[in-house]
Amino acid sequence: MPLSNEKKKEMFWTMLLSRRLDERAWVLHRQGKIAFHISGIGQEAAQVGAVYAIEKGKDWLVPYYRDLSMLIAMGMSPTDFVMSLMGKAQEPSSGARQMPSHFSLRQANIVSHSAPVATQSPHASGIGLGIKMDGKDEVVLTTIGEGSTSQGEWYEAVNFAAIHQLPVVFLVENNRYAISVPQEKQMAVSSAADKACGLGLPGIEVDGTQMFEVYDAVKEAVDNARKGDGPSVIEAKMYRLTPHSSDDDDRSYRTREEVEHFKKEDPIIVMKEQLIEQGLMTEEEYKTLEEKAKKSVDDAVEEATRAPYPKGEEAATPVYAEEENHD
Ligand SMILES: Cc1ncc(C[n+]2csc(CCOP(=O)(O)OP(=O)(O)O)c2C)c(N)n1
Ligand SMILES: [Mg+2]
Repeated sequence: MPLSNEKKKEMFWTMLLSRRLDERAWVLHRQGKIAFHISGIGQEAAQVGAVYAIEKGKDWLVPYYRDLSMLIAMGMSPTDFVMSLMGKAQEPSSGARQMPSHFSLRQANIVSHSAPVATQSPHASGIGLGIKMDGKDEVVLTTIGEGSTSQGEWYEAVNFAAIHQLPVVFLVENNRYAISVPQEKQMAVSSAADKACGLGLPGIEVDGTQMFEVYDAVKEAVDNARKGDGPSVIEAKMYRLTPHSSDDDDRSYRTREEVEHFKKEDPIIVMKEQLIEQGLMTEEEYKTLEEKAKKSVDDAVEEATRAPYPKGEEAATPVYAEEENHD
């Protein structure tokens, strides 16, 4: 079923809210109020487009650290996110035991990744195997950066999913860099989707600034996976508009001209113009959304600032399962 106009507007709102939240995280870092931030700026269209293709609460999401907009789309509130940046006790991913952006949300079937890149891919295939063994019709969407598709874990996970025809969609968010290393130093092919043909599953490349194109590609892959037709690799091409993280200075490895060039392809601008051109949104409505996003981010920062930190003596308690939970 095609996306309704209401759904399309809701998706754009999710992109915009995530962007304004992400920008505030950079400010909080520079103000010395948080220790670390890793940004999804430039990747929102692909993330929101992809995550709208799975069924909330039924399917599984195994994301990576840049997927803030996916988490917002799946129900993580801006306050929850700021709490994780500030290491507050109530933050939902780990009660502040993990680094920020190691997202998980138990009620939404979102599974945290580990800090070593690509380890989430075998986890996703493992979940896919469990779904197949249980005869369920759930699907797993997992994400990764293009640089991390050079890791052995990614090949092993995709190979295993292809052999066993597991219901997994491997989305590669190709933002052209792995910290300072450009794509051409990570792979000899122009797209991570090309790696799929050697492993025996479909590989599809899409423009990651076009939210509805990403949605269509991921939806088809999800539908195929649900029918039992096996996994797919989808690469969405985009550009990382910020440095790698709050601790990176990208002036040492890319020119300002290059960054300025890609700012013209900022997915917020691309999608805003598209919605206005298609008559789905007016400039006035856009301004109202901007005001709403600012208020939502202001409120989140205020609420998270007031929230308590975890108690020192409880630091290890939720990290390990209690013995009675093992069986
Ligand atoms: C196994 C491993 N090696 C190195 C690192 C350090 N590291 C963290 S993020 C990153 C770059 C990953 O780039 P990419 O997969 O393209 O994702 P992006 O950050 O660009 O979204 C690296 C090398 C790590 N976390 N784990
Ligand atoms: Mg990358």
